[in-house]
Amino acid sequence: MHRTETSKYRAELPLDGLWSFRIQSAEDDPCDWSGGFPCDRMVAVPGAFNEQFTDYETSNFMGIAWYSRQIVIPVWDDRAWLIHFAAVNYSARVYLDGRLIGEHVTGYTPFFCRIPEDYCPGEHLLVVRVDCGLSPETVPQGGFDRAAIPGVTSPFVPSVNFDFFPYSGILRPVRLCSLPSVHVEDVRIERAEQLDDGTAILCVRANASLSGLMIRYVVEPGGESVSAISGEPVTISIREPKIWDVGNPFLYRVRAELMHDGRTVDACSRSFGIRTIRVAGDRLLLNGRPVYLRGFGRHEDMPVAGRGFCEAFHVRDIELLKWCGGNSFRTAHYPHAEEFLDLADRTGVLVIGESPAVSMIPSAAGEDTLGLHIRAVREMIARDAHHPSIVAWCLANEPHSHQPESVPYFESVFAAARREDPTRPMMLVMCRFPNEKCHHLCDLIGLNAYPGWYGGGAPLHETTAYFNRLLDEVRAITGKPVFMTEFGADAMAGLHSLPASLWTEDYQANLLSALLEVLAGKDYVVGEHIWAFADFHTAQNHFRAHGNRKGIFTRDRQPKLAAHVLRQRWGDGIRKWKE
Ligand code: ADA
Repeated sequence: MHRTETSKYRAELPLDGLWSFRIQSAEDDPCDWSGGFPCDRMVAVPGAFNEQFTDYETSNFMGIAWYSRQIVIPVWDDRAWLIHFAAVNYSARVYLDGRLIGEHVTGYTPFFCRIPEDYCPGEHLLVVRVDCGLSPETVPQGGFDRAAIPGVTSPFVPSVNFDFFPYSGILRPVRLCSLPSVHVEDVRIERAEQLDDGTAILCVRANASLSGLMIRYVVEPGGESVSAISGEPVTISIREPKIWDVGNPFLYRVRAELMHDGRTVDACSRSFGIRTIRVAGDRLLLNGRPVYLRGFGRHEDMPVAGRGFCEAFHVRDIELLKWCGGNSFRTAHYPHAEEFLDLADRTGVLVIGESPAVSMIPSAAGEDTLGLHIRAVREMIARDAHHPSIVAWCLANEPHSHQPESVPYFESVFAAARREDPTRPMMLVMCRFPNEKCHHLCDLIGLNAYPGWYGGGAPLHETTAYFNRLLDEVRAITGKPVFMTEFGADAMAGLHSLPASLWTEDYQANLLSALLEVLAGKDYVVGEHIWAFADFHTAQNHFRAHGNRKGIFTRDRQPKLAAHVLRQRWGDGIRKWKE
């Protein structure tokens, strides 16, 4: 089941607002609060719970948290009722009046819980048990015995194996959805591309809750239509198509109308764009022309709401990207909200969609880890494949892909991802060259490196010489186009020095200018994403100054000096290639 655009047949009631909340402490253990619990405080949904309160325990909590609220199912016959959770981090069990109605594992993809038909209209108690704990088994992993695993050394509090705060809870909206009892379950855009003869094809497939029914697909604008049995793929040709492109996005919609007993019983739409994306030689080709990725790795991160959903940040972030002449984001380090991708579609911004598999250690994986990783990738692709803004999938960020165990592990992840989406380039973001073992699986080489920052402060010409060598080495090893996915330096907003030194805005701006100059000279480099778009919160650690300060913008989205440098350098985000 996927969320599709609403229609006159469907309704959604928001369940956001204040929910009862309680974290399960050691004294409560073991407990079953699925039928309700003694509530001691209220929490805002959507939003991470961590910063809504002032106590240390809740702020750093990675155990089991309980949420509840009353819901009202209206009198409305012949309907199916579902509860849509856009993201609950990390895993959720959902109970209605004490009965389990759904579960989900991994924190950034949606799930639906169907309300069983024997529930009467009226008030019911909805309880969500959220397990925020990470382990070697989970995706991402966590909870390692640090002494036992080589390479896992940083003493983060709370204990995580990655560099962003493990914000937890009900992060994105919750909705009560009403559908006709016989309904369309999802509308999957499998391909929407222009052909050599100038026409375009749309390959689409919708499933229905009852098999064997006819679905009529109608494309708008244009009105082309085709009918087929639900679940069967259809191809619709579109004459004189309008193309979706950077800075010039054109969106179509396809409406799937479900026919039953000679009448339409449900209809829902998906928007899509017609565009091609592929890697050819040393170029990433968008609609057949080379595109150079200028932009950032972006976190969903803000004060108080943490990783909570906030559309104002989506608008501001895309505005700022365009202000400094960028054309793209990577959704580091997990799938971002669907609404953010909708906005990218509508504003002509390119996106690299990243799975939640950050810093994975295959040698330490549990029995279920690979399966969970594959499931998270498939759920991400199923949710997002219709977005023309998504031009590549990143299947993991900085995995321990130098380990022999990583090869069979990532072969399985890539095979599953390519089955799910044969149309887009696939990549890993890597940082362990020359020892990387999985680059043969990638169409593009995502490279993270911090010359001039970690161990930095040396004269810039030494840093650029090293960067030059590193890039050429990675290219020589892989023979593939390189996408510089992370580079940068921490800068405390307002801190300046002459000569420039570490932690100042001046150093960050100078370093980035110098590194961008090196990248400009490399013909095999297809993109430059600076780390990071904005400052973001991390778990506590002596090498983080109350969070990661590599943002070009502050956490409240104001420019540092480097943002002005980029604005001059990048100029106009619509330019396609480097020159
Ligand atoms: C890694 C990681 C990022 C980031 C960066 C840093 O490369 O991918 O999450 O935080 O380190 O700032 O050190």
